[in-house]
Parts: sequence; C-alpha cells; structure tokens
Amino acid sequence: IKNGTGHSQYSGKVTLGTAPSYTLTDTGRGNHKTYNLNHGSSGTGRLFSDPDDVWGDGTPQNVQTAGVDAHFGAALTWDYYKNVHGRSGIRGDGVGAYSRVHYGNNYVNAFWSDSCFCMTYGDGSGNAKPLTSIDVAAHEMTHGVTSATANLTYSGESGGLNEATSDIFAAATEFDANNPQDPGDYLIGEKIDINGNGTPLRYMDKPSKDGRSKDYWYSGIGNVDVHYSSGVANHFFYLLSEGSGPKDIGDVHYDSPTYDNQPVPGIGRANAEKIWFKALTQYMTANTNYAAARTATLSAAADLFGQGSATYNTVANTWAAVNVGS
Ligand code: ASN
Ligand code: ZN
Ligand code: CA
Repeated sequence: IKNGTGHSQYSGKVTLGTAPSYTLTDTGRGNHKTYNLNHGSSGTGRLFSDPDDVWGDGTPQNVQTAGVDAHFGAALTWDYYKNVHGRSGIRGDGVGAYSRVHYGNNYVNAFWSDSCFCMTYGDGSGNAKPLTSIDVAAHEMTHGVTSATANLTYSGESGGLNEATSDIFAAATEFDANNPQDPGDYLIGEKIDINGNGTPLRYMDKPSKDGRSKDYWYSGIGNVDVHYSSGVANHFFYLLSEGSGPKDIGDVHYDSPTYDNQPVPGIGRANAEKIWFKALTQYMTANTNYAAARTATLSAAADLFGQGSATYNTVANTWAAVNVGS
C-alpha cells in the first residue's frame, strides 16, 4: 500500500492512499479514487495525478487541495465504518466509490449520487469555502450507506431520517478521526462557513438554532424540507449520546432542551452510534417514519443491551424528549 502526503485545507498535513506514479487511488480502501472535474459538471474529468506524491498546499488556489480533503474525508469515513461497525465500504462489499471535486462554478453544495456511486463537491462562492470538510464528506458518503441499507425514501419523515442519518455519522466520523485541526463536534459544516458569519449549517444539540430545523416531532413535520425535519432525529441522537442540559465538549458549548423539560441522561456516543447503525441496517426500511424509527432503535437496543435494560429505557425516554411516542 502506497501512502502519499497531502497538505489539506481543513485537516493539516495528512496521509493519503495513492497508487504508483502517482494517482489518488486508495488501494487500501477498495480503490476509492478522486477526480478533478475542473469546473465541468458531468463525467469524471481527470483522475488526480502527481509526479512526487506530495499533494496540495493547504490553500484552495492550488487545484490539488480540494482533492486532498475529499480523498482524506472518504478515507476517514471508510475507516469509521470499517473500524467501528465492521462494514467494509458503502455496500459492505469492500468496493470503493469515487469523489469528484471542482464541480461547476461557484457551486455551494456537495452531493451523493446512487447512479454514479460517487460524491461530488463544489468550490463554494464568496464566503463559502470548498465543501470538502470531514463532516460534509462523511455526510455525503453516508447517503450511499443509507441507499445500500434501509434505503429511506428522500421525502416526508423518512427523508428527514435519511438526512439525520448522514448528519449522525458525519459527527461520528469527525469524532473518530480525532484530527486536531478539525476536532469532533455535534455541528455540521462548521468549517465551510456557508453562512458567511462563522456559524455551522446545522446544530444537533438544538437544531432550531439554525432558524429552520425542528427540535421536536409534530404531525405535519413530513411536509418540511428533509434538511430541517432531520432536526428531530439529530436532536434525539445528541440527547441519547450526551444527555440534556448544558455541556462543554472541546471548545464547543451545547445546551440541549427536552420537549417535556424532563432531563435525559445520555448513554455515550459509542453506544448511541451502535444503536443507530443497527437500527439503520437491520430494522429501518424505505418508508420508516419517526414512530417506526423509535421502534427500530428500541429493537436495536434490545439486541445490544437487553429489553428493559437501563439503556433500552433511556432510548424510549429520549424519543419522548423529542415528542416521538409509542
Ligand atoms: N448536500 C445536500 C445533501 O446531502 C445535497 C442535497 O440536498 N441533495 O443533502
Ligand atoms: Zn444530505
Ligand atoms: Ca462538524
């Protein structure tokens, strides 16, 4: 296995999986490749190549830098699923996907596509930086995992659960990566400054802090854009991991409320990740709504910790804390 050196925009100096003489081809991770679209919007453009296996310079002016961050983010996400959940690749078959960077002009988004089995990143525009942070990469790659498993329909409540699953494993991957330049948090997109004022795209402790996301379930939430109805499940995951009330983790202050003002304790992020992953891959289906997600996570918690265990009961109480009942 060949390892190059990358100078990333968001994660400092990093090790990259490369193939001889040299391309961004991660032979240790299913041959995941990273391509330069060079402002095109279709096809693959060109596979990144470099004569000395030293890539990027940490600035967005260098064309390789976005490739470094995207390639690194995909590797971290691969490693998270492999090391934490024993899943090898998006489909669990050991086969890598690919990434495309420099999509279009001033494009302020990133996306997963099932049809190419690939993810794509824009360069951003104005204040918004390239969309190649660790959490954005893990969010997009997780859309591939969701497609390959529960296949949650991307509209209505199942769409909110699909989006939340991407945010949940984005945060989990960022924590797991433990990169000092981009430490783990329960914020999504804090590095890319999409709002131009330093605020993140989404907050998991209290999703409504973004002005649009929902903290609690209500009938009719299925009519809300999936990036905002996701708030209920993001809030559930934060509460289940960390518990309610004020808390500092790293440099970030959180303060997570509950629907009924009753406190919930938290079971630790590692346990919450195991429950969500098992629920996603074994119990959720295309039309799972919030009530069914509650049941799916309780089934997963029963498998992992025992029906009626303290952990199982905390899962039930945490759904109540976001107004999802039986
Ligand atoms: N970045 C967005 C997402 O992953 C793109 C979209 O809205 N499809 O959800
Ligand atoms: Zn998404
Ligand atoms: Ca983050």
